[in-house]
Amino acid sequence: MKKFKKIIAREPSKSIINGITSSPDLGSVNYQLASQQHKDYINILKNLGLETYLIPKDEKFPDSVFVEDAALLTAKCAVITNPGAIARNGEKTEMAAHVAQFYKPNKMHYIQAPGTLDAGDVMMVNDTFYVGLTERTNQEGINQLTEIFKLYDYQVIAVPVKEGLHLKSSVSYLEYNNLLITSDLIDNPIFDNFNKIPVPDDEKYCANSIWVNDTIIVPKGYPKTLALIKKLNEYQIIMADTSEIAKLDGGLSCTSLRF
Ligand code: CIR
Repeated sequence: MKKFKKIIAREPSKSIINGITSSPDLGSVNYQLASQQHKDYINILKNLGLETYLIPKDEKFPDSVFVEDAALLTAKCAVITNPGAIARNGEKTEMAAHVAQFYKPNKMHYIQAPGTLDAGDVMMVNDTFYVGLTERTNQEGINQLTEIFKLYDYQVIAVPVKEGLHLKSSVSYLEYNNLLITSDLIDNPIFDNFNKIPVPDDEKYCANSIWVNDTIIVPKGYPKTLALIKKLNEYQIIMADTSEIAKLDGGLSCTSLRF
């Protein structure tokens, strides 16, 4: 199945070493290695046939490599979010200018304060969007997204999230009704109709894997989850080393906008 044709991504800045983290114990980010891992990630996506739009780095925003949070790109429209972390909020302005190259002005929408929304909280399942209610995304942000999406016959379902940074830190849709999901969310009846693939508790980070046109990109170093995905027998699987962004609560979905 081919769904995505393009990606937007952004090179990590040297200031990435000052990015936000909930786990300082994981150590500081090695910028050289982060840059190399980012290049490798982009090459994987290029080799899958995706056209790549690369935004130059911006030292003002240490977390700006995580492009996923400032915009939500769909087949019908784009939503520029209002990121919930103060240090990251300014990323939306420049992102809007880049996204505007791909969408008509009347298809561009904006989440406004007091609404906040990080698109790392948004999981797209066809025309339904599951949105995490987190420290970054508030109810007002979800309400605004719901109103915007009514224009496009898209449905929004709010999901309270208690563990992890974003909704997609704990759950990823792999198409064909397959859902990679951690124990934090597995009992939520919202997800009852999916084929749930339970991510072992000692591999929770791997719940953030990405489906790209029938290839699954998984973070390197999570053999149990990898075996579970292999068993589905539906996908090509590619591993990517994410050791550096993992130190900043970042995963594979965070570093590209796929559309
Ligand atoms: C942050 O705390 O905002 C960054 N250090 C990590 C953002 C990860 N983004 C994502 O999951 N979409």
